[in-house]
Amino acid sequence: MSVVQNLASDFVSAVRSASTVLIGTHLNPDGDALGSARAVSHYLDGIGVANEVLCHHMPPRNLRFLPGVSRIRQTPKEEKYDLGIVVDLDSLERLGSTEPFFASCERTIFIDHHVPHDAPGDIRIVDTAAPATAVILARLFIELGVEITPEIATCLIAGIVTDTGSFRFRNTTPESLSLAARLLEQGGDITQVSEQVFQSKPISSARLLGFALERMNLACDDQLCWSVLLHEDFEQNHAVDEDTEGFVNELLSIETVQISALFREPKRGKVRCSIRSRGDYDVSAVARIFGGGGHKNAAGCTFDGPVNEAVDRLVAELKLCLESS
Ligand SMILES: [Mn+2]
Repeated sequence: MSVVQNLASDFVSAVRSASTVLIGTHLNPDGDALGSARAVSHYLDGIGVANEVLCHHMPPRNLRFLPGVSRIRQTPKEEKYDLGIVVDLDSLERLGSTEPFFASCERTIFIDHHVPHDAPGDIRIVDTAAPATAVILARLFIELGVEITPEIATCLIAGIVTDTGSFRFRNTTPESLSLAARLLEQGGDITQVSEQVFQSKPISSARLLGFALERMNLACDDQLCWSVLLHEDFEQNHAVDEDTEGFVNELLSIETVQISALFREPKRGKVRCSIRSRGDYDVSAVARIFGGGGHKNAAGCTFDGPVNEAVDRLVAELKLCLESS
């Protein structure tokens, strides 16, 4: 599907009439968030528009290879920007501490593939069927005839590879594969992306995975699987939440498992949960019950209070989701 013509021209005219652009993305940024944000920044550099990328959190270790990543800041240099471009984001809250800087932009463009919460932004280029925000950007750049440099190509591949799990997840489309092929032709480095994103785990991460597998729980004829990482686990292993990236997919990789969930408490009293599913099981609907969100097969939410309580509440809903589908 191509970007709707008038959206592409709205995008260009908004960008062309701005002299300063602030680019933003979500808390706990992943490869699609930072890859997309950096790709927009490289594009703006190329057409001579001053820009900056802001993110509430610093880039995680495994994304520090992204071209231009050192330019990502947590607070802006300028007081005010003409245009805000926000990528891979469904709700203003997920901008975290950077939200007020975007609120003060004259206009904002949102480019995203999540199911919208509050539909923010003056121009919205949103396709919930796209596997990654980077796919929407690749379409947009091709439609606009943007020169895709090797830096832009690597950033966009990082987004596509991350959100499709290296083209293994159900959201992988023929289009995402052909766009990736095109990005490789433009000099995108998929080997570097794969090695850095998936094969550069710290030892603390491997240790935590051990705990997660050891404490695995199964229910509903082994179709539901969940595990818990306690605050002590993080402390004792000098681990951080980003070290648990991908664990929930490990749980889902078990033959019988249709829905998996990973609860973790990197900060005491705050329980974060990632949920994954196969097929038609819609775990984003379950996450929304608890104020979270995401996609049909990949969602998340957070709980205040003790871990056990969070497990009881969410697992009960996941059982209903399995039984009612
Ligand atoms: Mn994404």
